[in-house]
Amino acid sequence: MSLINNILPKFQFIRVLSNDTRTKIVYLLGEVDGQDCILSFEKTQYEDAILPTLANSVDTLTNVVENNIYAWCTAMMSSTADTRLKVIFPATDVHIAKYEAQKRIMLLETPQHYQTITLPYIKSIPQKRVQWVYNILNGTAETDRIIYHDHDPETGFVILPDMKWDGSIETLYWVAISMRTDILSLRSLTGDHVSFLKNLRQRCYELAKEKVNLLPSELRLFIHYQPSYYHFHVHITAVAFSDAPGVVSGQAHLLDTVINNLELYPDYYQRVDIPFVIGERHTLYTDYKWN
Ligand code: G7M
Repeated sequence: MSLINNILPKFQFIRVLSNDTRTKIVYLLGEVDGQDCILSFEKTQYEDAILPTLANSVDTLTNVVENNIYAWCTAMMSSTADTRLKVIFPATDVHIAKYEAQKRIMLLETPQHYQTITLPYIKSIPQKRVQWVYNILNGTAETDRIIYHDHDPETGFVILPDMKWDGSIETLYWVAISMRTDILSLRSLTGDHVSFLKNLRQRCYELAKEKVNLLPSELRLFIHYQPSYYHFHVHITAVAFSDAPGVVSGQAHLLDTVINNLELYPDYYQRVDIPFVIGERHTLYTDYKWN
């Protein structure tokens, strides 16, 4: 039995973490076997293939209103998977804090803040938080989803669909994850990484053309600061996905700009102040407040 099948009947609801009516994603906190569990339900888009038969897939109509030539109602549809379901189990306090609706603020990280606040925070994160990354890198998870894998421990990387990708081209969301473990984030990048980054960018361009027929000009490649996981990775999204999660300023740094900055100033990311948006439930929010 799969993890999800096993969990659903045992899930005991505790509270709603967030309910975004625009993106139609809800995160629920519950308990399974005495441990915290997060379930997310997301309404899916309609697959192109079912559009011609959509009118024949309506099962039950409710709340019908009719007025002259106009009518509207809610409908139960048959034969379409209409919800994307995700599970995090067991969920840590960090996961709960990440998905709970909360106020966000903009902070400014100076190089000194990085050394005295952010780096100690990164070092305090248990290694097992990035186990999902190692499972991908060593070929024990998501193996059938890997789009590209260069195993070189220094220069290699994996490209695969991001957990968030719904599979349609307009909302393309891939992630490229480095094999090397010593690049924690944007802050670790120096001029020495330029050829690695350029190679990664080139490979993304080639694969996007080959697999989904998107040109470089139709792609947005960026790096998060702060990331959720301090193992270097690059986000690859379609430009058409203009409200992709995490594409906002205060979080996304375009890969082109990063490469350009490093070419101009090899130690750019060790010297700059970096603004970032953070939720009030994040550890860094509290750490910054007291420093
Ligand atoms: O915010 P940050 O730059 O750290 O982004 C990490 C990215 O990894 C997010 O876009 C997540 O959706 C994605 N991601 C997280 N997990 C746990 C997984 C996973 O298990 N598999 C895949 N394919 N992507 C993930």
